[in-house]
Amino acid sequence: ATLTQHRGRGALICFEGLDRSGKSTQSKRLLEYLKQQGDVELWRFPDRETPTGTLITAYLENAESLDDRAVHLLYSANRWEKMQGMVKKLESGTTILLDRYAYSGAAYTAAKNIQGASLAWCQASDAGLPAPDRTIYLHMSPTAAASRSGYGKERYENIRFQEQVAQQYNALAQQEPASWSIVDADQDVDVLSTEIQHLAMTVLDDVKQGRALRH
Ligand code: T5A
Ligand code: NA
Repeated sequence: ATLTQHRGRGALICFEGLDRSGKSTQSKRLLEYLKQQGDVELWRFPDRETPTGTLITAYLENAESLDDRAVHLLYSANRWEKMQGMVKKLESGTTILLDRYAYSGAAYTAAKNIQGASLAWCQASDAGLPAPDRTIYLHMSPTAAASRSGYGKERYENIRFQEQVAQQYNALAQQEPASWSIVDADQDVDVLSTEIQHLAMTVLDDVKQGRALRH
C-alpha cells in the first residue's frame, strides 16, 4: 500500500511591540530563515490594501478624523476580512508570520483611555480569530524606540502614548503567559534574530506534534 504523506497545519506566529520596536525587521528576517524549512508567509496588520485598510491609512496619516471606537472596529474588521484565507492557509500547511495582530488592536485602543472602552471591550471584536501559537513581544522602552529613524510621522508616535500602550501590552501578556515570549528588542539586530529563530523552531516543533489551532 502507498503511504500518503500527511502534512500537518502550519504554525501561527505573531510579532507585537511598540512603534519602531523592530517588528517588520524581525518578521522579515524570520520569514527568510523559515523559507528553508517549508511554506511560510508574512502577513501584516493593518493590511493597507483592503477596503478598510485604505480608511485606516488615511486616519493614521491624520487626513481623516474618525470616532475612536469606529477606528477600533475598522482595525478589527481589517483582520476579519483576512480570517478565512488565513485559516485555509494554515490548514494547508503554510506557516504564517504576523506583523501585528489583535493584540495591537486591543492595546492601542485601550491605551486611549476612552470612557467605556475597557481592555475587555477592546478585545471583544477580535474574539474568535485564530489564536497565535506564539506571540513574540519585542520589548523596549518608548524613549529608546523614539530615537530610532522614522519615528513620529504617524498619529500614535509620541512617547506618552506609547507608555500607555506598553502598559496594555503588559496586561495582555499576563492573560496568556504560556504563549507569549518577551524578548529584548533593544539589542543587536543579528543577536535578536538568532534568538527569535530558536524560539520559532520550538513553536514549529510543538505544532508538528499535533497541537490544535485555537480560536
Ligand atoms: N494599530 C495597529 C492599531 O491602533 N490597532 C491595530 O489593530 C493595529 C493592527 C500602524 C499603527 O497602527 C496601530 C499601531 C501603529 O501605531 P504599523 O503600520 O505596523 O502600524 O506601524 P509601526 O508598528 O509603527 O511600524 P514601524 O515600521 O514603525 O515599526 P516596527 O515594524 O516595529 O519597526 P521596524 O522594523 O520598521 O524598525 C524601525 C527602525 O528601527 C531600526 C530599523 O532599521 C528601522 O529604522 N531597527 C533597529 N535599530 C537598532 N537595533 C535593532 N535591533 C533594530 N531593529 C530595527
Ligand atoms: Na512595521
